[in-house]
Amino acid sequence: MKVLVIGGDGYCGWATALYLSKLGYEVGIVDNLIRRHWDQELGVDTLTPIASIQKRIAHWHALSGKNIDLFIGDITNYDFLSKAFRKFEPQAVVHFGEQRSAPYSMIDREHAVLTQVNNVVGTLNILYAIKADFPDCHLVKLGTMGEYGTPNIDIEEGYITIEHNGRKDTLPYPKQPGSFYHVSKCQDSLNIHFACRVWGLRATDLNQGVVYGVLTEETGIDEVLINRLDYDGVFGTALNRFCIQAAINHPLTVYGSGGQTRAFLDIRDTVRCVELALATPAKAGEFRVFNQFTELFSVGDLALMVQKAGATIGMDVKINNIDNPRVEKEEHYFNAKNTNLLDLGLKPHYLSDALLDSLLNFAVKYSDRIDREQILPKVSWR
Ligand code: NAD
Ligand code: USQ
Repeated sequence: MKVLVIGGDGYCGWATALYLSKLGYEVGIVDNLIRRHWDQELGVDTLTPIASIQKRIAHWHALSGKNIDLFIGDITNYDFLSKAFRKFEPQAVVHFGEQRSAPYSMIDREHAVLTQVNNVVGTLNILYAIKADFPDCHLVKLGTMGEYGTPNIDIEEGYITIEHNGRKDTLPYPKQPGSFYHVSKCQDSLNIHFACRVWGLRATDLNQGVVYGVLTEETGIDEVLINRLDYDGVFGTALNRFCIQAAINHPLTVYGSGGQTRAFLDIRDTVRCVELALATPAKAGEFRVFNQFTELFSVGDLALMVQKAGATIGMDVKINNIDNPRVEKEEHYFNAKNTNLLDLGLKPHYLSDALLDSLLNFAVKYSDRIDREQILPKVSWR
């Protein structure tokens, strides 16, 4: 199967492109490398020294014998996107290519607008490119668990059956996004659902939780293939940040009381979930939603787990509950379903002491690249 991985130079996209290539998929990567530019704009850098996309792909070819096509360009430019589609002729598209940081989207008006234009226009262009030339192509889109917010009822997978005034219907699950970034994901979901209903496209929205970890079988083969790992206050995510903070003896930055509960998964499960979605495509006209996570944790509990794992390798990890820069519930009910991907065969890599040990040791290995000034959050929601 020919799969176009949009955002294939990023954290989830690079790992997925190599994983699919190894499995025998014909892979093309589309990316405008804007993420590398955003890092420069903020003066931040990945923990790991990542090679250029050209070098990464050439090295993968040298080691595996597999070719990956590369299309460098911006998917908000329809002319570029449509030419890339016609050249590659995808049977499936995996779309990771968005501005994905909630804090980045909350910096100011410009960053909110950039995020929403980039994400919503990019996704709309993909829908039009599929409709125009490849109407059977299966769109696998990375959504987010954060579309649902933290409702005081169980979170279903995309849809909920409601009885109201004696009538019953199954409707899209209510959305309560927590940042302008998360709002862009809700708009994407609406646009994709509409395109499936009206044009008969086929799509799977993978509402992914927070991803942790760095090594996959393929990106771990050689340092030239190494994946990015963000730790700064804008692009770094909770568990990855905690491990990297522990590695340099920085107190773990739990925001507020730490009772915020989120859905999490290992990056090795990200790549497998995408494979599972590709292997059993949505039907024509179907907008399928899978909640892509394996476990639920509060951030306070994650910090305690990192502290405990650190102690076993001689680290004295401190936890600091700092003022929460975000506006979010710090104590709440959170119970989300995730059976769709398990039913398709996902065998989760659950968070373990071994994984935390290896992440901590990995962070220590690259700790001389860490800029302590970039750890505390600088973006406020207020
Ligand atoms: P990332 O920033 O590492 O990668 C995104 C890639 O997309 C970058 O290489 C960037 O250059 C590219 N890109 C962005 N806008 C583009 C455009 N207009 N044209 C072409 N390329 C563009 O992000 P990630 O962590 O790999 O996340 C990938 C996707 O997964 C995002 O859609 C995100 O919302 C979703 N997601 C990520 C996480 C997580 O914890 N990392 C969790 C849930 C969902
Ligand atoms: N948090 C801390 N301390 C930190 C960092 C974060 O307590 O140092 C808290 C936040 O306040 C929040 C939770 O941890 O309550 C998650 O924050 P995060 O930065 O790890 O993740 P988030 O902003 O939600 O965004 C990340 C990805 C995004 C993806 C989302 C999945 O950047 O692309 O959509 O995870 S989800 O959280 O399910 O929406």
